[in-house]
Amino acid sequence: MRTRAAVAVEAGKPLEVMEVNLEGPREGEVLVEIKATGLCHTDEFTRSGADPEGLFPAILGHEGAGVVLECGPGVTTLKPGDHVIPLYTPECRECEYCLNPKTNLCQSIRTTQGQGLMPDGTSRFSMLDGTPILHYMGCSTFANHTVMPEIALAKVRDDAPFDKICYIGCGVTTGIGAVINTAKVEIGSRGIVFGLGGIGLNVIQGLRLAGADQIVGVDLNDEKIPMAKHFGMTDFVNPSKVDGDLVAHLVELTNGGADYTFDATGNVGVMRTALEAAHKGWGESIIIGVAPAGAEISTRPFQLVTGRSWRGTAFGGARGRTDVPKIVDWYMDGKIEIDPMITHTLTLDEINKGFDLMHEGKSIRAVVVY
Ligand code: NAD
Ligand code: AHE
Ligand code: ZN
Repeated sequence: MRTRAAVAVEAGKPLEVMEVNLEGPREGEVLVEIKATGLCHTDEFTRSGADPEGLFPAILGHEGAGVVLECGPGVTTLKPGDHVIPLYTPECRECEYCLNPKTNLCQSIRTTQGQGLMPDGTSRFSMLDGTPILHYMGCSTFANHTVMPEIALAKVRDDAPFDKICYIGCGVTTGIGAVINTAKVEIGSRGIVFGLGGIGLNVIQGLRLAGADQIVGVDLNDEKIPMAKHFGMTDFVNPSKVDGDLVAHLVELTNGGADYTFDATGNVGVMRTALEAAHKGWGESIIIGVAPAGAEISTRPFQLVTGRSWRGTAFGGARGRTDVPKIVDWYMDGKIEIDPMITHTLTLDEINKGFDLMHEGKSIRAVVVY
């Protein structure tokens, strides 16, 4: 079939919206009509050329929601008409990783996924002249139709709005999951969140859900304050307005350091500040942000010797087929809020405007509705 997609033809170039060829689903695969997709900073990270795994030409996008149109041979858990959320972290329920409760990082298709290919080592997308186009994070939601492995689709209830629940495909689950699954924050904790964008606001929402007493937000952009307060931020710090040492300021503000700190910026300097602003003896710092090729973190080992821990999380530690339907229920039941964070709705033709808004700090989430 043919479908419309925004293609990342070359690193650093705007996406090009075009008709592309899409082959039907093979064994264990599913054809999905994407109804809506969010623009996550990770898409921009790859588009810009900063991603060491970035390959071109590719169809980016990993924060979608849609409907199953067709199932390939051997698919048993999905049928046409089912509403689904694509998973860049699949859940095969069989690999060594899925069988270990300590991780959500299913590895059953990670190698081919990182190469922009389906599990059989081929791509389903091509340009009209036959040039192959690569998949991205196993999802490619910047296409109106995509083919996905069955194990990388979460079936969700069919009364949930696509233009909101697409955000559960990455940002909502990553932010809330970092608090609930990775840090396992206890009631009464103090937390600091660096970066109040599409991920950081969901960390704030997660901290409130977990019963944190103090939720400090840190961002260079004061315009993020109202939304962060709405989601539970109790204190705000703009590092550019702090006289003197930022770590000392944060440690004083949190009475000795935070129990949990979270980096949602992808800046390795901020990651160091986050680690050092965690409480001596027990503070844990969780890295969520994705840093550019070549970037490295550093701190004095003494920071760890004296009881701080440095950890990381992907997709908020969530097992997608199991956890994502529950998070959709939380949204539909009013336990979590999504709507105010979707600040812009665009057509596919306007997708590059979404990246401009991200750079200008004007959007939290821009969502493309097909
Ligand atoms: P975003 O652009 O919406 O938000 C980033 C925020 O960080 C902005 O508000 C910006 O003003 C702020 N910021 C930038 N530099 C800062 C600094 N030096 N100090 C304080 N604040 C600063 O991005 P997003 O979609 O929220 O993504 C955030 C990061 O999380 C990205 O690196 C993204 O790739 C990563 N991410 C990781 C996962 C994962 O599973 N680990 C999932 C999704 C996104
Ligand atoms: N390709 C990059 C790393 C990108 C990365 O860390 N991705 C996160 C999800 S970000 C979603 O917005 C992730 O899931 N990581 C685990 C994995 O297996 O990719 C690089 O630096 O090479
Ligand atoms: Zn993402």
